[in-house]
Amino acid sequence: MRSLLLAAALFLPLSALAEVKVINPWVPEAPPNAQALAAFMVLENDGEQVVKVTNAWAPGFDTIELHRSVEENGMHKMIKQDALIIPAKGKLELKPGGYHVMLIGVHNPPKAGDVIPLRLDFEGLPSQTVEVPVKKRAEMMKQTGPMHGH
Ligand SMILES: [Cu+2]
Repeated sequence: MRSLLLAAALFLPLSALAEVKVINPWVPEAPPNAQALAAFMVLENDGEQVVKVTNAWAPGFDTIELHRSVEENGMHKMIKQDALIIPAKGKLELKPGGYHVMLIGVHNPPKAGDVIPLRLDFEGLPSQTVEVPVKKRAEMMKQTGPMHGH
């Protein structure tokens, strides 16, 4: 029995063992004149190796960038990231005031209840398309406690 299991494991390429789970994705509903929206989620990496999100795409936007919000000298800034890095056997939290996926150039402002299909591209792993629900910001803040501005 033991040798059978070992044989099966040997047939799996290493990359097939890495798995990224996208947990609780959401986009806060924005005013109708918003030029950009942010998407938040938790990215969980079950694999033994670091996983990088290198790109993202969704229909209905001009461009999508990977961002990090930081506060420097009391000023909020967003810094474009080349990749979002999910530690091996760990997770990366995308949340207001931190990392996020920036949806820029909104064609039709989505409303609470809408769903945005967001494709995440990973280095060395197949892309994943995630259904991201649009939610009222106040509703999410009730669930997860106070959050600071994006
Ligand atoms: Cu941003």
